Amino acid sequence: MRQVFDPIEHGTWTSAVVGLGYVGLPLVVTQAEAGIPVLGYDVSRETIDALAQGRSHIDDVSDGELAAVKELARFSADPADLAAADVVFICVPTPLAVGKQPDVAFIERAAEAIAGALRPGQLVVLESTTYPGTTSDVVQPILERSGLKLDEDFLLAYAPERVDPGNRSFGTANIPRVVGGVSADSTAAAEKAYGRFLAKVHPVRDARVAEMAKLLENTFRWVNIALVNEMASIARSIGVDIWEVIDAARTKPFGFMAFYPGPGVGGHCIPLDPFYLQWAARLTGEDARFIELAQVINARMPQVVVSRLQDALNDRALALRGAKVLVLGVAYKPNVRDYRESPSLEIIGLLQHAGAVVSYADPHVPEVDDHGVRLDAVEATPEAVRDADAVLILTDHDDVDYAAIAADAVLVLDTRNACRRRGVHSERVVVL
Ligand code: SAJ
Repeated sequence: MRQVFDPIEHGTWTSAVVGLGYVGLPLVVTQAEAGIPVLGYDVSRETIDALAQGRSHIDDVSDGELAAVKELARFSADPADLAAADVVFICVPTPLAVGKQPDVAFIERAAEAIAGALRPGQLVVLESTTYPGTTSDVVQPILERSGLKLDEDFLLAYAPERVDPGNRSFGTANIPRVVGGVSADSTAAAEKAYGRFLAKVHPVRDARVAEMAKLLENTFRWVNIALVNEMASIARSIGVDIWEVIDAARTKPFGFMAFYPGPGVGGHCIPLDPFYLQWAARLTGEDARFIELAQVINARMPQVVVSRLQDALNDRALALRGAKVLVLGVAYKPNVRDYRESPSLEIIGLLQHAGAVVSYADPHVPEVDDHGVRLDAVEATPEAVRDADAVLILTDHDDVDYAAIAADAVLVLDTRNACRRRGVHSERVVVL
């Protein structure tokens, strides 16, 4: 590595993080906690002002954690400030555009902001999930427009984020990190940089290997969730309880990993990331058939839930039309307040379209406005539960009294097996 990169070589580098969402802000805090001076950069003036006043907009970062690092973490919306950092981390969204096409516009904007301030001695690392080739084919050319040269003036690598929102056991500091550079010096520099504040770093041959590793991780989940959703339909058709089957299979201490059926796949990772891989595969004429099949199965789950509810009401001589349905849980997974891509919204829309009178309770989500559904949360009081023709458990937050729900409800369709998993057994509770 050339002398201009000595701060990275000697572990005295300063940091800048571009994009302060659920990935970027925890990264700022983790680096500052490791004693690294870090600039948090975001295009949102509002975000920067709130953070500068010590207010966090991210569940996994408390105001207290922000306050504890205020000596080392500062915030700016001025891209010129990026020039001061020796290492710049890009943590911006990578949504899907229409037709499930990758949308790398946020990455391009971030790279342009960095290129405008690029100076000799900087290492740039992309963390956002994207298709193999983005770092070398999209980011590198933008940085080189500055006139600076790879390896001589700047280094560039990819290190996929592995944040698991709401996970109390694994946070940025103790999750192993894969790193791959667009050059050997870039890989070496990224390995050194992450090694300064992370427990375990796994260098790979190049950025494409690292980009692909991340997509494999999340496609693995996408496909296995679809597998277990399909298994649930097969189990139901042959009169077997899928939840007992999974608990039995889990006793195998190797070669099996439990996934659970549900009402669909939400969040901003799992339903999106596999389509980056599918898009890249198609460019070379390859098929990604598992991804497509998993999409068919997972996308069908909201309709499966609605027809299961219709059957359960029918068994009680009740029609879906006019039925009062209390949905429990609209967040995309337990104990988070994020409802992006949550199947709950689609299910509520389908139920409303079928003429059901739908309300929802979720201690983490006070109101929803998405997928054409606009609702304020209600309290799951004993009266509200008793008044419902059916309670539909879609997300099983921990801070809900499932025993009370099962005791007061006329009917519960429990798509997460939330009741029985907590020792609550009642003939009024049916599972998906
Ligand atoms: N889901 C099921 N059945 C399962 C597991 C998940 O229906 O067995 C559903 C969830 O309800 C949710 C969706 O799939 O709607 C996604 O769930 P998730 O557990 O994968 O949670 P995410 O979306 O927060 O995924 C993140 C990912 N982290 C990153 O992309 C950096 C993923 O790689 C993690 O493995 C995952 O957290 C995790 O392990 O919790």
